[in-house]
Amino acid sequence: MKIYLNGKLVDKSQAKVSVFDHGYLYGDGVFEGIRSYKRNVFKLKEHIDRLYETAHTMMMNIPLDKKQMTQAIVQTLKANQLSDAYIRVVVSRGEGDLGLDPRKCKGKANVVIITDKIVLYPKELYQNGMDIITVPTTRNLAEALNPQLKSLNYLNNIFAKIEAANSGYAEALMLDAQGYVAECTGDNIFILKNGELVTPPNACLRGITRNAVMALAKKDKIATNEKLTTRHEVYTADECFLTGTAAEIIPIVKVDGRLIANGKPGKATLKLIKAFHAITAKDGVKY
Ligand code: PXG
Repeated sequence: MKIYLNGKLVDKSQAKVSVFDHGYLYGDGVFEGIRSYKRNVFKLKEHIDRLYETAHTMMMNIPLDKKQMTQAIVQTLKANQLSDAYIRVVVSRGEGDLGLDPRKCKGKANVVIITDKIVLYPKELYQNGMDIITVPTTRNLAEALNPQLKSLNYLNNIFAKIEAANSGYAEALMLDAQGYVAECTGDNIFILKNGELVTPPNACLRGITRNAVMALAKKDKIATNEKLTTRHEVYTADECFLTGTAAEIIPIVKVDGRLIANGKPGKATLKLIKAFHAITAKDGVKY
């Protein structure tokens, strides 16, 4: 496996960065998780835009422009001869000293691109639907660490994942500090009620799969709405599913022990999954 590291393709065994990198010491960095389907990097422009937006807010300079980043991703995919892949782009602050001041990081940010595979949930969960649980850890406050930033600081989500796993669940439903539904640890949540597709606007990452699904729904004349959502509304939804680059679209059939409708993946959900898979190899950057 070849890894892109600061302009070079190196063997996995040689892909190393300093332990003084502030990405390692403090989680000071940004990342993206992207997928390619049949030699098409799905929504690559949107992923790159989000990466640079997070870096901008973090006042972190990415030593490549967006065009060079696109080329670096494509080059790594080609070097590994992957037609369907999971792509992880990581840009960390770079080597500094043992203090968190990023101005002390004199070197450049480290740019790493890994192209591999990812299996987030077992296949049968995509067919039968998944059972999730609300966890005690709430999603970060936007005033403290905005969930819209896809930074290397994922402890908030990791805590939630641990809490779900401790209770025997594959995924956690996270609420915001007010108790409204926010998202899951690496996925956005949708419910369908009386023909309207609803997803929370609060305390969540603006998922690229989330946006793609809303666009597909609009095309299919399904009303979409971003609004505050309570757990009661989730429990009493007609359908529920999660979206994410790694997860794609996965039906949810039970939440906190409450069956969603008849406990089977919903019709609209299955239709959206089909529509989604019809665009993944088309919409994006081909290589
Ligand atoms: N919310 C959070 C907190 C995420 O991290 C999403 C929503 C979905 O966004 P996209 O843009 O992918 O539709 C994410 C993305 C993993 C993993 O290993 C998770 C994500 C991406 C890549 C890998 O669990 N989450």
